[in-house]
Amino acid sequence: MLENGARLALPGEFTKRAFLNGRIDLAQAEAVIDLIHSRTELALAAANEQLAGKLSHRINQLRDEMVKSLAHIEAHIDFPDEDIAPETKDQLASRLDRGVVFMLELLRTANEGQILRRGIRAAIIGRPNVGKSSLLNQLLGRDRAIVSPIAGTTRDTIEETADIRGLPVVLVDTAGLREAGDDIEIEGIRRSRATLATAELILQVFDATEPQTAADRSYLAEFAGKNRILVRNKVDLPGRLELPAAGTAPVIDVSCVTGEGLERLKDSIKESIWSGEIKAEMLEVMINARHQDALKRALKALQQSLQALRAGETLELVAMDLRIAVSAVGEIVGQTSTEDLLDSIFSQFCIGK
Ligand SMILES: Nc1nc2c(ncn2[C@@H]2O[C@H](COP(=O)(O)OP(=O)(O)OP(=O)(O)O)[C@@H](O)[C@H]2O)c(=O)[nH]1
Ligand SMILES: [Mg+2]
Repeated sequence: MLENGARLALPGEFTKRAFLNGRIDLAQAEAVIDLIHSRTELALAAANEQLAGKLSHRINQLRDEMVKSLAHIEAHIDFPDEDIAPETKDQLASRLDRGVVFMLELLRTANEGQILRRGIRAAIIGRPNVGKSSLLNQLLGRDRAIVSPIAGTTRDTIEETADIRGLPVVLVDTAGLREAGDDIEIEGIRRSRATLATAELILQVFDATEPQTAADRSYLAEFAGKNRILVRNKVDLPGRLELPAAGTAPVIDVSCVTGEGLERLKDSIKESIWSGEIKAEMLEVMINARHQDALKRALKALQQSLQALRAGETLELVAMDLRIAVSAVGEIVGQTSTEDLLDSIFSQFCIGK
């Protein structure tokens, strides 16, 4: 077929056409990307809400309110003889203020939105043979990594996404930390450390059957400042390793052989990423990084406009900042967009779609 002049669809072409035809707006088009990439049911539910237009609806309401205020102010600029009455000015100010409050509310969803879309990276670290790969397999629910009684089994980092209480958690199994035996292990340990630097959560695994070593103590101290959970593995065997109360880090006892303690560990992981309940209404609007950037600019401009209005500055000045705010909010749904912006969004698609 291709030889007859047909061609393959470009990435995002169908969705882009739907956007250009006005059938969906930009936030909805982005929801299609989120749908494709969503890795948990929860992430999928959030993407569906956005595709249904829940976010767009609120953004349009916000924008409409600001456009009304702008029209009002511009009318006064056009007829400078008519002074703006104090009560009208108060009304305008409180309308703009509602916009500020609303933007702040939306901005608070950015963090959760980021977690659901991108997931968080959790590094599994510890001395060789403590059961890091066993833990990865247990949390994934399948045998992904090789487990063996030989210390130094895992030599390269292994990344897999697990669905933990609805949250996508990118688990990274790492080579056991120790004085390396050979060049491959040196490189493996270097990668373990590089993983650690980018991880948002650390699962620091210990072997419950062995007394604490100097290495344990040094790793305990080394990662003290990180968001971490101390996992005491192999509690099916006798002998209990004493772990010092490590500040705020929870200590969870597990056995990767019997499965004991794993549900508690999952709760603890969820809790360390997302405190509190995951409520259905939270899924309705979860802004992404682009929305966050646009909203931050809009908020700043709106606050300046409000300040100018309250300080009795000229209405031209008030209108100027308000126009910036309207335009920035419009970027979210694609009311105001540039070709560069569209390219960067639609290039995130797979071919077609
Ligand atoms: N009894 C018992 N054995 C376990 C448990 N978890 C892991 N093991 C055993 O401990 C050994 C090491 O497990 P791995 O998961 O390969 O350990 P690792 O930390 O990934 O080791 P390296 O990759 O060498 O750093 C294997 O023989 C596992 O079967 C557990 O909870 N209980
Ligand atoms: Mg391993």
